[in-house]
Amino acid sequence: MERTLAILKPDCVRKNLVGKVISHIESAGFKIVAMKMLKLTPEQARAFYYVHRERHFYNDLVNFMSSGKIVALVLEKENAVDDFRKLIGATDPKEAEEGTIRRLYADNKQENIVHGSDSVENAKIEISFFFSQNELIANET
Ligand code: 3AN
Repeated sequence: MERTLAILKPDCVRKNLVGKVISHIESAGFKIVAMKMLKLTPEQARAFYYVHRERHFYNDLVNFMSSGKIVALVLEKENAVDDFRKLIGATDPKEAEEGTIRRLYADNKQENIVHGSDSVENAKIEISFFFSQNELIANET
């Protein structure tokens, strides 16, 4: 079964939306394989978003992602990576489709509530960034 990494970003935690967003995720058929709440250091946020190091928004993004606690989740479903991207909607909530998590809850394209891996390959890398093997026990069927 395919897995993806989701992060409920600091704005999601600050706005008390953790439960609501997880409810959307579960209602859409994703199984939660692993979940933890933590606060990234700026160094960890820099490492996680290393692919964006040349982008103009990199420093702001690192500051934002290390500004408060986040919730990291490993989600499982057929076609999990693409289906989760559809559930969250476009990076900019103004462009996100009606009913998507970002359209419903996000303020702008930086503070956009949730992260989702953009490929199966990146999902594997991102999952191992947050979770060790013994935290990734397969769900009972
Ligand atoms: P997505 O999260 O939709 O895959 P990416 O991977 O292009 O978007 O960007 C990673 C994160 O960087 C976004 N979730 C958002 O927080 C931030 N970001 C992307 N584009 C911008 C932008 N133009 N200005 C500010 N922040 C941005």
